[in-house]
Amino acid sequence: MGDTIFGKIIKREIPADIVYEDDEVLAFRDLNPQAPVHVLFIPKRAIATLNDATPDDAALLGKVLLAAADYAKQEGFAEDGYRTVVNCNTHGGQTVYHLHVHLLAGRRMTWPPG
Ligand code: IU
Repeated sequence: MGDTIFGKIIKREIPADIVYEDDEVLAFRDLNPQAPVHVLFIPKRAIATLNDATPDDAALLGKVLLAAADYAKQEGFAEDGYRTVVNCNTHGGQTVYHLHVHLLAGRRMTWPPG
């Protein structure tokens, strides 16, 4: 599960506002939301960064992404739209080294990102 803060959330060692869970994926609200909806989707099996993903992780990464899309549909903002983001390493703005997909919704996003 890794030894990041997200690993501790998976193990329920620290609290989080969990909105979705299955055997392989966990999703919880970001503590510092950047949009009205800001949820992080993570694989329970830790992968540090997207650079560390291998072909063996393809199905798991697909499940993480599909869980985000299913959540958007279930919560009713899929049609208006949303943004998914995976930050990688320093220039990508990654701060927690347990790969995660940000799901941002509830407002119109701008492009390019900062
Ligand atoms: P990043 O892509 O690694 O920068 O995203 C990490 C996110 O994790 C960031 O949006 C933080 O607000 C969020 N987060 C959190 O929700 N709970 C925590 O305990 C910590 C970070 I540390």
